Amino acid sequence: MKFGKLKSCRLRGQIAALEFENGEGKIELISPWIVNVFCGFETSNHHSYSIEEHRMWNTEIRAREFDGGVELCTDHLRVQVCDGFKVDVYSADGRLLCADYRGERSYEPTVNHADLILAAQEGHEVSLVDKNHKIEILKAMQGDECFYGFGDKTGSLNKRGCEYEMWNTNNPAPQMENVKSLYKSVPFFITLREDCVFGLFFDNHYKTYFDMGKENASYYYIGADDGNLDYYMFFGENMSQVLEGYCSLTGTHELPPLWALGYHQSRWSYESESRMRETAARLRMLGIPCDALYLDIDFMERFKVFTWDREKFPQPEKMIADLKKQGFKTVAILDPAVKKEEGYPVYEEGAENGYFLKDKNGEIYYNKVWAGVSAYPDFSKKSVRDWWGDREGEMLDQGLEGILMDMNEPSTFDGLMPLDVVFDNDGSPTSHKEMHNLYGNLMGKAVREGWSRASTKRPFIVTRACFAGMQKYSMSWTGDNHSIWVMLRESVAQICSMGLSGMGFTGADVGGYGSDCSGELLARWTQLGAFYPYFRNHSSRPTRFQEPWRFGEEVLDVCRKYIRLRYRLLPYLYDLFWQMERTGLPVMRPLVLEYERDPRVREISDQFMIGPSLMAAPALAKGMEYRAVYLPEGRWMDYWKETWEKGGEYVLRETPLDCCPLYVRENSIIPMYPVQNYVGETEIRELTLLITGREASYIHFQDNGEDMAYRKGEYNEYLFEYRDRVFQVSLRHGGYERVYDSYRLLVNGKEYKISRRLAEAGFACMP
Ligand code: MIG
Repeated sequence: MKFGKLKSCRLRGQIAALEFENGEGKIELISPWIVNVFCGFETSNHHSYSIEEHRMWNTEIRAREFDGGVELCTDHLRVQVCDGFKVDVYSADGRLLCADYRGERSYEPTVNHADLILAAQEGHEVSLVDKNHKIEILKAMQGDECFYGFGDKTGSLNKRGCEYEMWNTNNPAPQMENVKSLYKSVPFFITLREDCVFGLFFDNHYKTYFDMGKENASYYYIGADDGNLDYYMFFGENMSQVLEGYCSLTGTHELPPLWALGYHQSRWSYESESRMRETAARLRMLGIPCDALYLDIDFMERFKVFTWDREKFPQPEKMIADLKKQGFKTVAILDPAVKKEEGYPVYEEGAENGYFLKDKNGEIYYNKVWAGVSAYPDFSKKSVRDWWGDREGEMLDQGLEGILMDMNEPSTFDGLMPLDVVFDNDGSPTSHKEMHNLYGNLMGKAVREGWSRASTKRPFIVTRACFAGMQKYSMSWTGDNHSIWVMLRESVAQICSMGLSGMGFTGADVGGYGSDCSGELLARWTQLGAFYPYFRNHSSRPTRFQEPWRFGEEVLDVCRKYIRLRYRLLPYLYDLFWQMERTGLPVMRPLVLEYERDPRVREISDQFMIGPSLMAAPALAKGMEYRAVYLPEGRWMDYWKETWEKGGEYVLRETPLDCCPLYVRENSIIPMYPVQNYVGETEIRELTLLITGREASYIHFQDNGEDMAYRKGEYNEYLFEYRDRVFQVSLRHGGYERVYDSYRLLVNGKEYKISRRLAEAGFACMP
């Protein structure tokens, strides 16, 4: 990839067409803050499955030539394009933000081939493949970089020095911090430097490679096997603005139904109607709030998708309806692969209509999964997506209220799917090599579209595998973790990283999926999970049961306490989800997202924020009696003790088993509901507001929590203000008929109950 000298640059609107000695390229100034760098190795224009509507914001560009290149300026950026298609970006005031590396790649050669083979025989992971890639991007390391994002990766929050591959991988072994690829691929990261921040999205869905200063500390590296050189740089004044830029192109999560924010109880599997009913009854009897129960693969007849095992579930509709009366939604798993079996209509329809992936000879491609030999729907074809979505619609008609898409990497039990398997790609056939990372997204598109055709309710769709942009169709969970302490701890950075990659609606299996959980681990995990955007206890078939009641009274009490706290926080969480739909900003945030100018938070992976106002510092190790908590600038109220701490330093906080340290930022308002057994159990006529400090304002969203009416304006948006001891409510948007009758204010520890009228008129909170 040697472009040679820059010969000409023609600016047309916001696009600069560049001619080099050995090729062409272009720079698009998408907005005053967003730059795209493109060279069409594969297609002459963007070929994106992540950015489905290519947008541009009107931007005035000034261009000038300088010795060795051209400079394109927006109001905020100066983009210099030089020989060799090197691109350097400066701020308007001339600070270097990001520069292409000018040298060649160089890395220490590893030991010789024969030694590597020996090492491999002992079971070491060795790489014998050529490290060079068709597309290579090298950015100069300035020395002060921290890297965040990359979607679903384990390890610390800051990815400096790490190496990753983007290739969706089903890996149920404990996923330690050195794992290069997991179920999801999001080739987006945010670079935070002392005086600047920007994001980079490599819009290439082939297998891609990221080396963030591991092979050489002077540069960081992005590579791809194929596809185009096509990447976006998102600049901005802070991390939030950068992330919003990324989401403005790739999309945001839709507002979920309110019940989805409740507690979910799952297991592989509640494998019969009686087990489902038993679990439901136990939850209600013990007063553990819960909104959703899951059907894992055993609800199907011999793992055949879109069937029911009628022996174990003789009357699914009735069961689902009865559970619903008790306030439980039923969510079912949906795998993509279809069992090869004569007389099984799903298989026969698919085979007859050419709906399955084909091998290179044009025959249906088979591999094995749970159901045995199976075929894989070709979701790159619209007719297949429609077919699948209609089948899913039948599931919704039976009363199911959520779909959890599993095994969509796609998983195979009998060797990997060959790279030359053929995808129809709506009439422009292409290979698995190109489409692998997109399989989850395309399945998600089918399921999301099928949902809208079948139901007027908001979708609840969960995925295991995906690529950048999936947030438009589905939320996610982090797949098969383990009931081991290190994975409890890892989940914090993993979920925060997802949130910094546009996929803020996610969670890890609470209690851990594989391996056996213990009481202490479950207690700690439930008190952490209560703050995950997606809060689901789930465990694997061969492991110890881990519902909250399995480990005695003390653990049960701890779990119940935090699940109830979750229900009290529902309106706050819901407001954050509303914000996430509009901006892409995540619910669960690493401290660095809120305090990026504080160098002490940049490595913090064991504390996090829930929105701007709450901070959790969970106990993440066995037997932990105390932990250090870093409090950023300002003052913080210890939620449990209602005492104040000064920020800018560490405090030591005791962490008895029933305590996840929680802090409320000074000058905050946090809305709360009373505890309910499930969302909608009681009509909430009074809103509680936790108010700290002397001056705070807050926007609160309220609607029916169920359908799309809010898109037509059927919602209320309140402005709560607290200043000079006066609390006041005003309605910024009024479109939902129910309003609160009264408010309960908890102002710095003192309680006031006031009517709606008083709140609207302005109420003085006298001591
Ligand atoms: O590898 O459906 O991640 O949540 O319980 C087993 C059985 C296949 C993997 C999922 C897990 C689910 C399990 N599935």
